Amino acid sequence: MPVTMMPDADELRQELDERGRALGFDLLRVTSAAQPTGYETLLRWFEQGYDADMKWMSGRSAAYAHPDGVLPGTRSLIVVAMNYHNSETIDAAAPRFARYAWGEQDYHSLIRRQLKQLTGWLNDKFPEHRTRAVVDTAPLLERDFGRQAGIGWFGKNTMLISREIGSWFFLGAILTTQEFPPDPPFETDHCGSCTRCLDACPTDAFPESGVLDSNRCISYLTIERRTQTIPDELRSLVDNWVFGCDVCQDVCPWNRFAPDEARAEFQRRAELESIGFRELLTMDAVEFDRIFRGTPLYRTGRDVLVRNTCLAAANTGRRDCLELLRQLSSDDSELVSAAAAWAVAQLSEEG
Ligand code: B12
Ligand code: SF4
Ligand code: SF4
Repeated sequence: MPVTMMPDADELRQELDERGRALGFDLLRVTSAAQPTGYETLLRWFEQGYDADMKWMSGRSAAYAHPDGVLPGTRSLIVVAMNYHNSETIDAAAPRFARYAWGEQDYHSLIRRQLKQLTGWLNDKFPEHRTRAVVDTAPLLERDFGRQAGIGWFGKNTMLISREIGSWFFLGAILTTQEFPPDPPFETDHCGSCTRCLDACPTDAFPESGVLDSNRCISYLTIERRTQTIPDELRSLVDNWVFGCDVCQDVCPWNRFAPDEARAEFQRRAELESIGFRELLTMDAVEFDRIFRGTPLYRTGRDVLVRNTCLAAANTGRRDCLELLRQLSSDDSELVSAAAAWAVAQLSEEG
């Protein structure tokens, strides 16, 4: 049997932290594999239908019970956070995109690439261990393990908030069969009596503090709801958001001093400045592909983005778009044609 020399735990941790920093992670913490504290909450959330039509989650509900559901034999999780905030000013009357989608690169591929570098280094140290790097898509409550690893607390807006960097960050994790000494969990709550996020949410998407009903969330409606129209009663509340929503983070006092030096890949693309209502409304699938392939916006496809833009144009009173909207009301996509017809009716009523 080959004898593997165990590196000194403190030295190993120091090297892990240094490598994490060099790869651009703002925070890196470690926790042990266990049932996530919010597992029962997650099951209730499914039962209440707050997952809307994102059934890819409840379809794997048993796997969420333990990180073993993602990597059998997991003993530790290395949880990382990467800031995406930068303080550029935007035209509030233009079609709005959530901050996380401003850059030219999809965060999934970027973070996964950086995590792979970290797992490569771990594999050299522990040739017999197994790892799995995850961002978003695995059946893992990332915020839960983030809190457990000491990154921050669950805000009333459900975001994981760090005292050091606020909440404008992505999470990712490496599951490993190697055991690492865990960091202490984050046990305190720093929301206090503040309710700004709950009060500011345009669609009233929080049935209670710390619980989000996706059916009403603009982020879900504009990005994840891709086979249906946006319900009638919510159409005007979506305002001018065409991809995601940042309201409950914009108002959070913990984001006032958030760092604003996100890496180059997350800086606002110049192209977004020149894309106004007219450019989006006249966009065909080829043009959509040319502009958004490889970016987070690619997720929705042309039809959903144009559907959202129809509503946003009506919500911002863009009567100069009426002719384009009339043409779109006979679009091949029913998502688009229904939204365009609604927008025409709204704008005509106003006139
Ligand atoms: C599905 C999903 C969504 C859904 C549902 C969001 C939600 N709040 O559940 C929709 C499409 C609406 C969405 C929107 C957004 N998302 Co999202 N989303 C996810 C995903 C894939 C799963 C989340 C999930 O499992 N939700 C189910 C609920 C029950 O779990 P949870 O909110 O994560 O965790 C809660 C429980 O553990 C609970 N809990 C635990 N114990 C207890 C005890 C009690 C008593 C209670 C009440 C609660 C409780 O509190 C936690 C926080 O609410 C994660 C990635 C991942 N795999 O985790 C990203 C993720 C949460 N999203 C992220 C982001 C960036 C966003 C948006 C900001 C994007 C945007 N700008 O449009 C918005 C924010 C909206 C919001 N306020 O949450 C980041 C969040 C980073 C952070 N700092 O928290 C994640 C982690 C993705 C990533 N890898 O970075 N998202
Ligand atoms: S992302 Fe927007 S719509 Fe969703 S909960 Fe936050 S403020 Fe409400
Ligand atoms: S806005 Fe206030 S209540 Fe909401 S998450 Fe931030 S601190 Fe907590």
